[in-house]
Amino acid sequence: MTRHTISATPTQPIEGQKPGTSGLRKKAKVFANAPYLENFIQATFDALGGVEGKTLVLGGDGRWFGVEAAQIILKMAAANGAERVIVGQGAWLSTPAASHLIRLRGADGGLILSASHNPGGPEEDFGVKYNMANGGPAPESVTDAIFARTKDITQYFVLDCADADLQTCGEVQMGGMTVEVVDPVHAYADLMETLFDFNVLKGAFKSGFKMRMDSMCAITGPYAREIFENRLGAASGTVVHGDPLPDFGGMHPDPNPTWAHELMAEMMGADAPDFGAASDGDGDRNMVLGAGCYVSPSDSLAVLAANAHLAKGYAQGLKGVARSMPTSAAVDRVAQAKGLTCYETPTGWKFFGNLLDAGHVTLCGEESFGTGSDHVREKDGLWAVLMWLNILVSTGKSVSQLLEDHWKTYGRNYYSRHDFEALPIDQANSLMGDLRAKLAELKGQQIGDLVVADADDFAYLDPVDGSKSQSQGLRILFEGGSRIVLRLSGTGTEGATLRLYLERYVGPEGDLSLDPQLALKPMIDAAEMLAEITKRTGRVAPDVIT
Ligand code: VG1
Ligand code: CO
Repeated sequence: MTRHTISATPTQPIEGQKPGTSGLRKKAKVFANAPYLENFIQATFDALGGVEGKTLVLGGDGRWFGVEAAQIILKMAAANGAERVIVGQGAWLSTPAASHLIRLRGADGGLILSASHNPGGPEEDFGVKYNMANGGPAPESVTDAIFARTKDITQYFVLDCADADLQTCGEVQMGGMTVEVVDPVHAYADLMETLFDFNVLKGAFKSGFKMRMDSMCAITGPYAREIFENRLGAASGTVVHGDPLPDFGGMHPDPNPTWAHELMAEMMGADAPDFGAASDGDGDRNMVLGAGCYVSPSDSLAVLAANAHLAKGYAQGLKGVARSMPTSAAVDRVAQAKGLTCYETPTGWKFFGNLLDAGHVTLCGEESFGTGSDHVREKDGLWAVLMWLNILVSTGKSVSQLLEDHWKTYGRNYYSRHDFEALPIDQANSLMGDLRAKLAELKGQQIGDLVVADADDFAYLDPVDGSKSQSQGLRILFEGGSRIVLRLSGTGTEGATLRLYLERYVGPEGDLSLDPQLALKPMIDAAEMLAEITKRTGRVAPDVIT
């Protein structure tokens, strides 16, 4: 018997350990510099009222420092008296797979090691998200308590023991705690089989349906290979960039036209397959494409809502839908036509959890390439890809045909997001502050070609638990139904990122085939007049346009 010592190591509060939109994100080297991670993990455990006797799920997206962080967290969980930690083999778990495992195993919560769509590697980003027993991201009340604890913490506990073998599935003891290493993919792939008719999808691949799935050297590779190539019989090589690498092979695993440019080029090229998709670092986001056709995430959510009943897991129809405030109102039109309630929440998946738990909604989504349903409590990239695949196969339509038919029925919400990254924080704050200060007087004012119908700083009252969230984004609504929204990102790690969201609705009889940037020109001009982005920041163009 080895004797284990639990060391209570003195620590000092570390400034700025405030979880953002989706957990705590910092440069990976900051996390790797002890006791930064230790401090935050102990604060998390303390804020939860301790982890004694509890079961946790642990895994991440394979990025640099993930395995080392997992070992530290295991030793801390053991020293804090946890009963069991279920870890994905190799410390791998996609975010939706972690959410599923928490629910499947009735765990008390889980820790996901990822900075999601941010690049990985020693010079890039790392992150930690805490998920609750329902499988969803911790709500603000919990992240606020964690942050408060990071400010008065004085010690953390680590078990003095050897690393656990995370490469071999099975159980090992770490002090009094059981470390259970599980295959990261199987339970998730099984869940997908309950939602979609794999035999029908298999038939489509057999009859020559062609697909490209770009996993961007991040976590979905092993999941996508198992599901598309092994279980559905898609040609081998359907999944590209399928091996998770610590630095994502230098790719920026954000599935949008800018960063997934290889996939974009293939899908816009002459030999494009029928269907293309990409996912982000931790596997909760998706981009879907057809031959020569890009689907905006807001439209994707609307198309899924309109056609979900075609998939076996949703044949009974939807209970309701939800979208984040900056997401376009395309899904609202589907909800209205189907007599469903459509909820509007602040940005970040944590706000959907209560609605899903209460059975108010089945489907939810964000403009940032995130869609999901009540099968887990996270957005789910591969689920969305399977949902699209199912709809394509069931209708026999191409992606572009499906999209055109959708617009002809519901009209089109032209939509775009302009991101201005790494702005000086003071500059971004004063831009937002000055605009916020003049919101009240905007109503009725002529801004360029547009007239302001209403303006506010979005606040949310959770219909389930009554909690309030203030200052979730400045929205300026124009007469005729177009709008702009401005907010600062809560996931960046360098300076401030300003997001400008632009939307304009054109009815089914209108021109449905405009270039979105041209269709949105009046809103882009109005945004400059109101917020003076170029004038104040000197940026003449956004860093990323989606
Ligand atoms: C961004 C997106 C938001 C998303 C969040 C987490 O947040 O805009 O819609 O929920 O990332 O996504 P922000 O605060 O930077 O705008 V990810 O894939 O962590 O999982
Ligand atoms: Co993500």
